[in-house]
Amino acid sequence: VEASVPEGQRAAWKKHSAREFKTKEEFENEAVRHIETTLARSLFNCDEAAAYAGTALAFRDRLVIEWNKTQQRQTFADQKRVYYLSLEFLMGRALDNAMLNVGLKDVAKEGLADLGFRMEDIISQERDAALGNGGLGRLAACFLDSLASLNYPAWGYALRYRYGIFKQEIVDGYQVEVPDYWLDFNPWEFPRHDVTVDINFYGSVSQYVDDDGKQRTVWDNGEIVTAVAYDAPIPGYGTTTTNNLRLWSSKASHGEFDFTKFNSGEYEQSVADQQRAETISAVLYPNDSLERGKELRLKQQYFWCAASLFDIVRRFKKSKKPWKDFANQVAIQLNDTHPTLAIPELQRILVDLEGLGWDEAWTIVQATFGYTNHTVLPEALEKWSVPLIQHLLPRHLQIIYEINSQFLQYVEKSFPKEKDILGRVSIIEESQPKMVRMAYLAVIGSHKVNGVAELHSDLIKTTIFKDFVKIYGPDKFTNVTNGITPRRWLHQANPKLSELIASKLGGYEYLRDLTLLHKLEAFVDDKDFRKDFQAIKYANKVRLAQYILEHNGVKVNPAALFDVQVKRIHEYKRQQLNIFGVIHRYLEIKAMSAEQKKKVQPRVSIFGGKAAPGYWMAKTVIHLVNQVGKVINADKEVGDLLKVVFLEDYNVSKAEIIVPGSDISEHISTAGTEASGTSNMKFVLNGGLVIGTCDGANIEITREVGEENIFLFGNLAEDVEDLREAHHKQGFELDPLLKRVFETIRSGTFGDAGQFSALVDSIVDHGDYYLVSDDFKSYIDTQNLIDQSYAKQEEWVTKTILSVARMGFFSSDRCIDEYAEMIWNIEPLKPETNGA
Ligand code: 475
Repeated sequence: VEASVPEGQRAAWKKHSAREFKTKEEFENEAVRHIETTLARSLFNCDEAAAYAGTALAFRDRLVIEWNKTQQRQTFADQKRVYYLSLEFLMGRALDNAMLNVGLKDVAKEGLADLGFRMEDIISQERDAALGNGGLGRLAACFLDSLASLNYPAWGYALRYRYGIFKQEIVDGYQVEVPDYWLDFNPWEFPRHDVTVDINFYGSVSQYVDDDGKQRTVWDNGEIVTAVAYDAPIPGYGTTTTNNLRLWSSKASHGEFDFTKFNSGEYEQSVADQQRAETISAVLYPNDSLERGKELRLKQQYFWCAASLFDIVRRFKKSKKPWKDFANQVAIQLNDTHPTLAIPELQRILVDLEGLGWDEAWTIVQATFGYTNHTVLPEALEKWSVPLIQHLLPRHLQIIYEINSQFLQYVEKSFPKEKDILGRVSIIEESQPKMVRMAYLAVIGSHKVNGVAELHSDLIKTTIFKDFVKIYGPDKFTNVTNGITPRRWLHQANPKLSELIASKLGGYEYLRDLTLLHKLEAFVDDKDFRKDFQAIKYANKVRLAQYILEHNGVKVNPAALFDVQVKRIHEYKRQQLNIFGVIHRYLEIKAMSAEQKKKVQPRVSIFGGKAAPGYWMAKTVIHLVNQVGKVINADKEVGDLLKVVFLEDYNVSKAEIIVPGSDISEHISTAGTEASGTSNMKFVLNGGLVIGTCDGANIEITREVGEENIFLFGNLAEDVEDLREAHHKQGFELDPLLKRVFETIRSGTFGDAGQFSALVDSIVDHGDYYLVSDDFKSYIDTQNLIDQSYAKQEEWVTKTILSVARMGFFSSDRCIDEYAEMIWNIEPLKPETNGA
């Protein structure tokens, strides 16, 4: 359908085209207009929520204007686009980010003051968009910011969950999950009721011969659910490029089927069908690094992949280019294996619907996809049962079997003497029931596979994908070390530090090229700079202390050393090591004389993070932290020397307060288990130091900042397997200090010991899989070293300044340029060119 306005009418159109506000006056005008008309409020009933809404709508208008232009420009330029398929985008709040990225936060701040509001209060009205679990989802959000900031033509695709990750409440020390209904006011999304895709499930497969005498396959007669697009603008920093994040929402299709039901009086059934359809995009699965094999999860994955691919193919077909150009126009990145069904789906579209030959189609598929792996934990690797896929997606199962058969033939030819290899690399695991190994399908269907930090990328080549390196050669496997956006994680979260850096570097250009931070090293001995730097850290700690007082009712001393561990609660991340260390510290203090106590470095141990609702061990850790905090915080003999708090409902907006307020943060996974970690980067960038194991990106952070500026401890990844084996064969001697900690827990110091027995037993009786005991001594020694180091404040400040100066490598802009060059082969499209 031709929808554009005829030439003759375009002048009138352009005269009235929407304009962007620039000044404080214009901002106030827009905000008040929205409050009075869009929201139907007045100056007599404008609360902070309404002021937020008015401000957000004013900025939304601005974003939309550039968004439209960007989309027109990208369509016109018709160059290669990248599509980032991620089941999770942990976006957090949008207003502050929008104001900073378009460079009008100060204007809005003054405008809001004129209207009677404080900027901080308005910003905090917004609910987080929490469509993710943890690192993987937040990485996707940082990547969107970098893609737009670097002017790459890029779209994100995900699901529009009605409920994001649950809200965590702590009740009597236990985690309670509360639903996160976040959509009652979301000014950032645009429903596109005209952009829909009908998605088929179940049904049957049949063959026929087409007019050209070709054998064709059709899949139909199943249940149809409609995908409706909801779009959100993603503004770049310091550029007008505004990309699109498209979220699919499910609803019942209104085909003939429904009407038959209505007409035959099956009203109830028809409404039930509708609810069943809407269930698909209802809720984000709250498991981080664990796959549970639920049918609804598989339905979500297919629904999202099929809608996104239909959309991508529809856009490609508009260009009227031949199919052989597809992979020159389209790059699709798979964020973990969750979107792996996109591989057989594209093959199905090309072969069944578009009539391409199998091999021709498969070449296109492989050239289109790239796959990012985020974990080597066996329990996180996705497998779906063959009977389930057979039932839900019968045609896709056929295609997966065909892909597998051709792949295995190739392997057999290449390695005729190796009998076992076929069973090892087959996409189908010969178990009962048979399972489809999604990671293998993702490797086979992509032209590049990457890990997310150097150690991790090496590990996948020697463990889970070892055989595939042999089959395809090492070049198919690569590394892109993770990064973070300095816009949100420095400029937005820590405006004072950002301003101080800008004052030394001659402006904010470093936010677009983070390697410029290295120039800060020249100021490391500058007295005024050091004083300012230290004062900013202190102010951020005061802000965090206020937050703790407000939310936990615990008064902490901002001059104490703030020790933070915030991330998903998981045994491999070893929050248990941290809390056992805290108990050890408590016992040490209790045994001290008044004289000895004077020499103790006061500390605040801060924990935060969600446990998956069914993960009992993780929930036990939360309970223990809270019980320990209750006892220690009330102990008069300890006072300010040690405080322990668990911050409820850790999320992106809370991280923006917590991260700048830390002196030391803990990244203490069993070596070889944490693929990268990204909060480690956030803390160091904000002038905090790290205590960590030689794992994930900690290793590269050490390389960049220097080993004198990080506190590493513990066993190395290469020794973990041997230690585990030794535990099983010979048993092991519990570390004596840890033994004393366990005795204290068993004695009931922190409440009924039975509640914590699973945690203690997993170490004492069940082989200590995560090597808590093996690393305990080294952990305690390193914590003591940190106390001594912190006491020498001048040295400490030097370490933190040098570290900040050396963090340039960890910008997600660097990641995106690496992906663009090595994997996607795409170029930026600058707004100046093509002036649309
Ligand atoms: C790694 N989430 C971090 C980060 O690369 C790494 C898994 C299954 C279902 C839902 N969510 C998940 C993850 O696996 C995840 O967040 N992985 C993390 O990805 C970004 O920095 O080390 O654990």
